[in-house]
Amino acid sequence: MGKALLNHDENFFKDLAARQVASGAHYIDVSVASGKADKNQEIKNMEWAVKTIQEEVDKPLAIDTTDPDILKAGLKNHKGQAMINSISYESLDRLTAFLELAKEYQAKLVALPTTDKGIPPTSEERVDVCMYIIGEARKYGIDMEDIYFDPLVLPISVDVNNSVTALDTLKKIKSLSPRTRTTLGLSNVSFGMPNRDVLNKSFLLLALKYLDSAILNPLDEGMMSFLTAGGALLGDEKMRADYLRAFRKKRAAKKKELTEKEEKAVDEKKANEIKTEVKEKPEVPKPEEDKPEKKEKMDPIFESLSMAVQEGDTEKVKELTKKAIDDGFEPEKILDDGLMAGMETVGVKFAEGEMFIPEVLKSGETLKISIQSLQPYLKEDGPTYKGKILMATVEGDIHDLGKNLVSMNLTANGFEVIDIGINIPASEIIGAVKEHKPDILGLSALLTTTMPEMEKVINLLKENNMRDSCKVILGGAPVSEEFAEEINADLYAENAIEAVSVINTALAG
Ligand code: B12
Repeated sequence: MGKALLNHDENFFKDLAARQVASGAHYIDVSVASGKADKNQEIKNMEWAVKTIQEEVDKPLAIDTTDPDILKAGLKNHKGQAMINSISYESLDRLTAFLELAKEYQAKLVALPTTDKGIPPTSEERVDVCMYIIGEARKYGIDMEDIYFDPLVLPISVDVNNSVTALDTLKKIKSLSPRTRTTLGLSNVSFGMPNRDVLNKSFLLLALKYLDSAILNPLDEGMMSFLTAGGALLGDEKMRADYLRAFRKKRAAKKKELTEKEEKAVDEKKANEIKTEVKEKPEVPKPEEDKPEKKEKMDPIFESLSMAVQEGDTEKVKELTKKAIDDGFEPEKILDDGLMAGMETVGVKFAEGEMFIPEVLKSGETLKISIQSLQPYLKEDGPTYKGKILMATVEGDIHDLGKNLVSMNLTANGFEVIDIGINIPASEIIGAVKEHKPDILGLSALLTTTMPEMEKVINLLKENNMRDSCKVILGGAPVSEEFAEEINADLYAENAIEAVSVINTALAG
């Protein structure tokens, strides 16, 4: 690194920065300390390093120095809000100079509880120093959320209580000044101990509850997965998403490696076999409609809508839906080729282990909200009352997106819909039929294991002499027309659009 800095090796610095960002770093620490007394050279190096790294990555930098002039060189050349690493109370002059620069360049600060006597041994004393620094920072009008306190940890090899002191300091700072942020350099805790990795990760987990950030090597995959796992367990949604993303990334890399190494040979062999086979078969001309160029080209907005549903990005879906409407696309087409297509892909990815329950739920929620935003357009024709439909998802089944869609589409087409929800026992459904006297009862099931509940409802209707009072329509991905016939339901529809026409016909006849 020293040599690369001396030679201003642009490629080396840019590559290192890019790799750190790719691994999830939020800040890149920049230190130009050479151990030599050439301050002017260090100032030049800092200017060069900040400019060079920011040409490559768009993450902010942490200017790591104890010298105000080198700090200024870094801050002056930094685009956006930099981080100062670090301030302390070793010298009042330096503290003041750093705070002035922080104010001038609106930088964030890492603050350390050190004094001219070193690191205070107890958590109480460290907190006192922190509170003093906070007081000084307030004089400069620095926002508490821009200060990151690092309680400093000494190795447990020297004193077994060292990690506890750091943890207590963090906890006290958070309770005394909740808006102040915290951070922690982890690795010192394990110095002089074997198996340092285990200690560092365990320490991170113990501290995580009081931490807003941590200083760690983002290229250390194991540590990053502990960070995201711990964050997810502490209720941080972004960490949970990062945990899943990291898992997928790792699996994709493994798959790619496998494909490259082992499957290449197999593919080549197969390709040769296919070539031979094709040669032996007589050429059959393709029918006209099979030719790919005949296929209707889909507007890219549908792919964007589908992607936004997959990403669970509600705002983007709403925005795109509005744009599609403004561009004159039919609401039904937006629903089918955009929103539903996205959810279908979510289903495939879920089944293949590519997506996981939190993401499926987020996509589901997005679908729900976006369908609601489409509803006014579906209603545009001003439907007249056509009949009463009672909708329920059967007992043991909590899937409701499809049922909701059917309900909405029916409402939009002039039916009165009473939706009694998900996981509804047969007896409760019968009770609701008695109470509301619908023309049609709609039952939804998405699990093969809950389909028998549908038959239970129909039998119970019969037992209560209510079978003739309302027709029963079934739906849900695993349900088929044959199944509906088999259990003596009256109607079946494959989707929300078909549901409307099937019900229209049934009530007209
Ligand atoms: C979203 C989802 C979830 C969400 C549900 C969120 C919610 N609020 O609904 C969550 C994450 C909670 C979930 C949980 C589970 N799920 Co799930 N889930 C799905 C997923 C990905 C999408 C379903 C969906 O909403 N599709 C979009 C909607 C709009 O389509 P739809 O429901 O088919 O509805 C349309 C039609 O079927 C029809 N329709 C639906 N109902 C009705 C009713 C009537 C009257 C009519 C006429 C028409 C009709 O019209 C709708 C619109 O066109 C599917 C996979 C898939 N591709 O289907 C798996 C899937 C249904 N789930 C599955 C499983 C196994 C589970 C879990 C057991 C997972 C687990 N291991 O814990 C649990 C079960 C929980 C429970 N007790 O119900 C399996 C079911 C396998 C099977 N056939 O039995 C599937 C197929 C995934 C898979 N391949 O493994 N799931």
